[in-house]
Amino acid sequence: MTKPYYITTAISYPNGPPHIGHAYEVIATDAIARFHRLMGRDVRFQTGTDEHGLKMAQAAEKRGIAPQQLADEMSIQFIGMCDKLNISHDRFIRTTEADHHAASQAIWQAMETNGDLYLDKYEGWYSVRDEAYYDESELIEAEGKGGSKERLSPQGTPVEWTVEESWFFRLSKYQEPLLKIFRETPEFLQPESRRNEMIKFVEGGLRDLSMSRTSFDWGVKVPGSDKHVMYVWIDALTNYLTGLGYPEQTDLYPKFWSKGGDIVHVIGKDIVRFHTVYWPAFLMSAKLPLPKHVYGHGFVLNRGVKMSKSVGNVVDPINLAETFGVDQLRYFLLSDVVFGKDGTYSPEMIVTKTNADLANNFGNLAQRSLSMIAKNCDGKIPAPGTKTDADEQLITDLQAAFEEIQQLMQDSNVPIHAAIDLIRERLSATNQYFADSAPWALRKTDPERADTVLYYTAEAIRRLAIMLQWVIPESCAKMLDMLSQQRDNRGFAHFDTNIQVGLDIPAPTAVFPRLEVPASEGEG
Ligand code: ME8
Repeated sequence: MTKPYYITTAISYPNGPPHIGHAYEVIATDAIARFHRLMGRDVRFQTGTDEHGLKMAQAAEKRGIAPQQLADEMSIQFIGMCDKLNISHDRFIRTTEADHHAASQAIWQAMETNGDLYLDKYEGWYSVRDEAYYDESELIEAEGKGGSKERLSPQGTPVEWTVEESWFFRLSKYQEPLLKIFRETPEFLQPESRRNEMIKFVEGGLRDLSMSRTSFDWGVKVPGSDKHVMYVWIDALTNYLTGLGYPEQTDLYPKFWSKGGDIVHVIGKDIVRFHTVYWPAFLMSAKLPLPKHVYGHGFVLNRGVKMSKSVGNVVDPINLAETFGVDQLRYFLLSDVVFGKDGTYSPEMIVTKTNADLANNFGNLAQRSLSMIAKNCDGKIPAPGTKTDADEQLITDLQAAFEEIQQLMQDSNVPIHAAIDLIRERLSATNQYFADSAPWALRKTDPERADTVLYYTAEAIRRLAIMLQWVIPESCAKMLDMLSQQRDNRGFAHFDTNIQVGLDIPAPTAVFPRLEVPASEGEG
């Protein structure tokens, strides 16, 4: 039996509304979660919002409202985004929830009991924007306003010298254990380039980590040390445990975490250090199992430019989904962005890609072949006659692609784009088969052969729809409805069951509208 599979996104800062980067991460994670469910695995999928910390407190102050109010207002938008994008999460976690305070305090106490936390003073270069302290050696120099030199964090954010009493975590103690993980289990962090970066970082030496703040109180209280609130990353990372009921031994926590399930974190490249250095060190300290994979995906750029409020190119993903369609947006982001690398998008790119692959390729094939069945076969799947080499090839190639996709999706670098490419190739090949066989012409000359071609085309469409469900779930559900496939016959286990002869199918409806670039979005 395969192990239970727990997959999470990062939890987003709800200090503003969601952007396309948030949408990309949740869509990619949803696709992976759906893939494993289709394989028949017991999957749990969690996403949510990271509501504590200075960044939230400051954003609320700017608007003259309480941080809780800001969190309430914005997290609704993140939940709304998930609903809109057809995200299949099992829990949307908010770190201001009571169970999360309890879980954060429990992991803190476990680390303290194991002698890894101590009270001291902290002085250092702190970036409010990154909520992180940096080493002097990590800072970069940039030209500030008026030509003066300015010191910035490696992420390019402003830093200030800060002194405060703080709890510390003995991160230094975990340097060697962490290096051992990176070296011995390459699948722990992918892609490879990010693993190399982290090895370099850890080899450079790890300093003990400041774990609490006294300068503000918007966070989880340190147990027994009331003036301190936990550094937001401790509470943020612990969300992955909270969502399973930790520290209580309910059914979820042992199943998905402590008893050897596969644990997978999908995150963006900017927070790899937190997930692959700090988080495993906290877990080792608390004597808890570590995640199996951390995937550090790339960034999605708007026409090649990084999104920022000051450039004014931040895009509302809900708007995009409404303009182009949810599945169109999902398909574009998953097939065009190489998972692990940065990608870019523009309205033209979404329109071109989805018209070519979905409307012209998949949609057209289904429309033409199924309407022939409706018209010429009395709306019933016809019985195939003698199987030719072309029929055989069509089905064996689909089978081979299906097996290859399963291999790819279980690779530690999850090449989602490559898996979709294989499906796209099969779509084109099926179209070619249909065009070459020309069943409309055979109707008069060789009706048995026409029926055979329609049968194998319908079977190929069924297989293609099963294979693409994790990418474009709603459209594939429509396709499978048009083939009268029962809901519980749509998992990968049913891939090679073959469509039933004589099955009544409804007249087809268009699944993928042809898109146009909205006038206001065009270039220039
Ligand atoms: O980092 N393209 O929250 P966040 C793709 N709260 N992904 C992007 C992106 C872009 N343009 N911009 C951001 C945080 N992301 C923390 C996480 S987890 C315990 C705490 C990704 O709202 C980013 O890399 O800034 C991260 O994985 C996620 O969106 C949330 O980012």
